[in-house]
Formats: sequence, C-alpha cells, structure tokens
Amino acid sequence: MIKLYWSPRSRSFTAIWLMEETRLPYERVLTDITTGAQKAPEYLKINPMGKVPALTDGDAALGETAAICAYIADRYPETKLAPGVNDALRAKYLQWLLFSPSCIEPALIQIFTKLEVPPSTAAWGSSTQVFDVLDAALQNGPWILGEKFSAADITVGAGLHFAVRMFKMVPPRPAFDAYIDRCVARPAFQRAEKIAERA
Ligand SMILES: N[C@@H](CCC(=O)N[C@@H](CS)C(=O)NCC(=O)O)C(=O)O
Repeated sequence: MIKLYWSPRSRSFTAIWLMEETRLPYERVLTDITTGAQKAPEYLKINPMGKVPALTDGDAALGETAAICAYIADRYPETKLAPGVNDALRAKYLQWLLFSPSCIEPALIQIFTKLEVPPSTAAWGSSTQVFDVLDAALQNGPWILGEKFSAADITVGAGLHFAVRMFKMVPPRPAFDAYIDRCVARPAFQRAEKIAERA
C-alpha cells in the first residue's frame, strides 16, 4: 500500500492532490510538523530532509514533492498523469514538472526576503522572469501542456494557487486566474483541500 506522510496546511497539499487525482488506494500517515514528528529517526530514513511530504511504496521511499509526482506518474502509468518516455510532450512535461521547485519556489523566497541576486547568477533568473515565462506558457491552455492535464499541472497549479490566491505574493493576471480556476474546479483538488486543512 502506498503511504503518504503529510501534515496539515503544508506543502503536503500538492502530494495529496496528486494522490486524489490518481484514484489509487493510499494511506495517509499524519506526520504533524508542529510536534517534530518529521525529525524522528524512523521518518528520516524515509526523507532525510525531515520534511513533509514523503511517500513509501513497498521498498521505495522518497521525499520532495515534484519527485513524488514524477514517481507516481511513472510507476502507475494507468493514472495517465505523464506523457510516456517516447512521447515528444515528455520534454516539456519534465521542464514544467520541475519548474515549481526550481523556479517558482525560489522566486517566491526572493519576493518574501527582497533578496537581490543578479539574474544571470540566480538559477530562477528573477521573480519577474519566472512569472512572465509562466504567463506566456499558460496563454493557450487549458493546461500547461495544452490539452493534456498532467502531474506538471499539479506542481505548477499548486505553486501558482499558493503564490497568487493564498498568499497574494504575486499579482493576479488573466492567464493565472483562468488556470487557477481550472485547477480549483477539479474534484481531486477540492478533496485535497478538505483533507489538507486539518488532521
Ligand atoms: N523541497 C520540499 C519542501 C518541503 C517542505 O518545506 N516542507 C515543510 C512544510 S511546507 C516542512 O516539512 N517543514 C518542517 C520542517 O522543516 O521541520 C518539497 O518540495 O517537498
């Protein structure tokens, strides 16, 4: 049985949304970060970063939200959350799947801390560049790969929802609003929101 280690009101939401999209059976294991459960030696064997979410599936164990999305989408291709390895869409899928941890997250930290980093040095360029690039990529839609919804929409959609709607760190734009509305309208997103809200 797949086990998803999670804590309320945390990045676990993204992994819960993923699992709800798959309709695979899974067990949620509460790992309340307000109690320090994420630093327990047994948990560190699953995710040495001592953070949620993490996932186990038989002998497989991993942390990092985008890696969990990639693992589940590839391990369970019947979920149709990733283009196959021989599909040309796979290239852009991987790019956008990793865009959230590689670019959206650091851009938000930059906004929050007002950190000055030369764009040519910063791996994410600048926060302006990150959100301009996303805006352009979302012009056609309905999803980041066009017609196909994929695990990349789960990482990008959760990141944008967090940045634009929940924490209002990024001003709304028409393409962001339309995309977030489409994500929020998904039944799996709504189930995940209810689950992630409280223990
Ligand atoms: N890079 C990780 C970040 C996970 C993360 O920052 N989790 C936070 C909650 S949102 C956490 O577990 N914090 C508790 C701690 O660090 O002790 C991912 O994408 O999964």
